[in-house]
Amino acid sequence: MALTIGTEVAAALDAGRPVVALESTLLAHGLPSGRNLALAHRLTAAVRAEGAVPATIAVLDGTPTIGLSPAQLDRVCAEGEALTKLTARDLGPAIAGGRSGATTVAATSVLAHRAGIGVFATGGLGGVHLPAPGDPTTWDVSADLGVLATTPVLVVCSGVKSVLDVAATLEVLEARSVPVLGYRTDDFPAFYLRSSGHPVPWRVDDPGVVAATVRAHREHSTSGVVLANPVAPEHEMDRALHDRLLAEGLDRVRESGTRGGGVTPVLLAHFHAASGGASVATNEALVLANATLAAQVAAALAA
Ligand code: PSU
Ligand code: MN
Repeated sequence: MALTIGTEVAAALDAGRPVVALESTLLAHGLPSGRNLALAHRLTAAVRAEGAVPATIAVLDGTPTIGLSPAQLDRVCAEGEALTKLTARDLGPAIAGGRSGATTVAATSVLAHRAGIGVFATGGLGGVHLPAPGDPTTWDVSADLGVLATTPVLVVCSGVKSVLDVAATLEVLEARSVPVLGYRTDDFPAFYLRSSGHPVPWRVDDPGVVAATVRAHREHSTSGVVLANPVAPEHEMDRALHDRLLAEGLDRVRESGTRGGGVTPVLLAHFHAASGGASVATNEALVLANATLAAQVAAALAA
C-alpha cells in the first residue's frame, strides 16, 4: 500500500520524535460543518503545544495520507458528510478505486501503524450497539474493536460513546485482550458523560506511567491499548438532557431504518441539533483534551 507521509511527520518519525495520529471521520461525520475546520486546527495546535507533531489521516484520491496539509484539512472539512466514511475493510476498495474518504478509528489505526505511528487521539471509540426492539441482535459491533485487538496503537479517547452498550463493549475488549486504562479515574467514561457506571480494570494517573505500561504491553502483545480520559467536569453534558436526546436519537435511527456505518453519525447529529450546542461543546472539549494527553504520552514514549 503506497502511503503519502507529510514531510514534517516523516522527519519526526525518522528522528524518533513524538507523533500523534488524528482521525478524519470525527471531523467529516461527527461534527457539524462550520465547526469542524476550526477544531481540526485546534487539535493540531494542541498536539504541537506538547512538543509532538500532529498527523491527521484520511484517504485522498486513492492515497492514504498521513499528516494532512492545511489545504487537505480544508478539503476534508468542506466535503464533510459527502466524504465516504471508511472503516478498515474499506481501505483496499477505496485505494484501488482512487476514491477519497474520512477514516474511522479502525482505518486510522491501521494507517497510523503502517506509517510507524503508535499513539492516536480521538473522541469516542466505536463499540457494541444497543439492541433495538424486535431486533435484539443487531450484530452492529464497531470494527474499531477488532482492529484494536490486532493493531499496536494506543488510542486515547473518552471511552465509548454513551449511545452504545458499554458493558458489552468492555466485554469484547476484555475477550480480545485489549488493556483498558482509566486516566485519573476508576470509572470507564461514556463520551459525553464522565462515568458509564462501569469500572475500569486499571487506573493510571500520569503520562509517564501510561508510556511505561504501553512499553510493557508491547513486549508480549501486538494488540492496541485504550486510554480512557473522561471529559473535564465543567464540559460534561447534563445527564437528564443526555438521556432524553439519546432516547430520541435511537427512535430516529429506528424510524429511518438506518443501519451500519450510518448509525453513529445519525445519533451524533441528533445530539448536536437538539442540544442547542451543548453536545458540540462537550465533544470538542473532550477531543482537544485527548489530543493533549496523547501528545504527552507520545513525548514520554519518545524520551
Ligand atoms: N469520536 C468523535 N466523533 C466521531 C467518532 C469518534 O468524537 O464521529 C467516530 C470515529 O471515527 C469512530 C466512529 O471510529 O465514530 C465509530 O463509528 P461506528 O460506530 O460506525 O463504527
Ligand atoms: Mn457499526
